[in-house]
Amino acid sequence: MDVVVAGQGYVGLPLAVRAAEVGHRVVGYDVDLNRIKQLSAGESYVQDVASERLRAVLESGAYTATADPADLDGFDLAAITVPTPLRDGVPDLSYVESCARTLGSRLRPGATVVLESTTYPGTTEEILLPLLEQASDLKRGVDFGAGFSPERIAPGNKRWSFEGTPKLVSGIDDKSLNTIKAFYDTIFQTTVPVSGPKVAEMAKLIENVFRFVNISLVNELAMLAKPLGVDIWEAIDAAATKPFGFTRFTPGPGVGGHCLPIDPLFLAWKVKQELGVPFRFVELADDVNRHMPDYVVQRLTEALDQRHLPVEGARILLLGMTYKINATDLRESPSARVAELLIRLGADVRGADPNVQPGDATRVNVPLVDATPLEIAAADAVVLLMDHARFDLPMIEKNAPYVLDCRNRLSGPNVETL
Ligand code: SAJ
Repeated sequence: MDVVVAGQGYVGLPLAVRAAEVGHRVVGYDVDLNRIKQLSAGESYVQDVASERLRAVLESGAYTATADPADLDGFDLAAITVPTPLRDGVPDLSYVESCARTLGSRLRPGATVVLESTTYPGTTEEILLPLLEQASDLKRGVDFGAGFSPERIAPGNKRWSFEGTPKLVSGIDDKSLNTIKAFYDTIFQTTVPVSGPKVAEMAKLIENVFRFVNISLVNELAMLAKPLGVDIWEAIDAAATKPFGFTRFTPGPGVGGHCLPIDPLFLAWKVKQELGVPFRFVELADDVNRHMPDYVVQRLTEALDQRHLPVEGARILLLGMTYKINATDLRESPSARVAELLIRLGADVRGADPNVQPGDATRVNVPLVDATPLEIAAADAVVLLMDHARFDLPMIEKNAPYVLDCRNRLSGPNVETL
């Protein structure tokens, strides 16, 4: 098929490259000229797409990158993988809308458009389709097909590969569903058809609301277990020995990334808009998760007090600035919030993270240092926020005067866990 993948970020690029590898003719479209320059030069900026793979599909001619809508003419299927951020708690679908107008202007009879961007139920039918029709003068279901198929990319997940993760597929009618399923069947080991776009849109949000709420549950349990004198980490591991009916989550310094802190609030917004009622689980979970950086600072302050060290002027080394273990992404990182709170208290804060990409160093709001024995020993306190595989944990344990371990990876008289 002649395929367009609109949006060449952490979702669109893996899809585009994989589609090219399995034999489709793929145009990767993005409005960011720098991205197109990098892609055309065979340089991947996405964690799970090696540049060698990108170069191979460029050289074979199966993949081309463009910022020019004129290059989109004649597609059989277009997948939309653009961001859907929140702006002050309100879903921002402007990227989807702009992309729909661009694709609509290139839409021809017989083509199909599938939305992958995470969004609230109803977006495909209420937002995407009217824009495609207005821009093309074509009619949904008559002249073109459409559907929704959520992305389930888990950056760095070694257990579930891109093509190994089951893919939900939906269409506005049987013809659309069959076309969309046939396309994804060439890429994914398993495709799971559902009855329509709304179900697929909602299923995606359920996946992440479930995760978000359960992480907040163990975060609140961690804050309650400490004064109760219970080791929450041991208790969770003990609970996890139950082979059914329990999913293990672990406490941490907060919930970051471009999915979890965002997707549940998409649904909460839609529920409020349509039903006029709060989505209480999400609101409470958001409160708890957003409080975790404050809790980390509270525990750190208590530990410094016990050593008669005021936070003001204390030299604090934060280990792990990205949003999750072994990730390179800084978006919504709770570590940044911990740093900000400590700086406000007058602490002398440094960060260490071997996964922060050189170009991103300026986006970290504290000086970045290497986690050397000297740096570790010179700190008044060390906070292990992300237990990246590249950290030398035994060296940290040996050299740190005090560690607040947010990941239960260290032990010793100088170590406290969250
Ligand atoms: N976190 C905890 N405790 C946990 C799990 C996560 O504090 O038990 C924190 C992480 O440190 C991070 C945040 O939550 O700050 C999000 O972590 P995540 O493991 O959910 O990773 P994400 O944000 O990359 O989530 C993505 C999601 N994938 C998609 O939306 C396509 C999610 O549905 C996946 O389950 C997750 O990857 C995954 O499992 O890797």
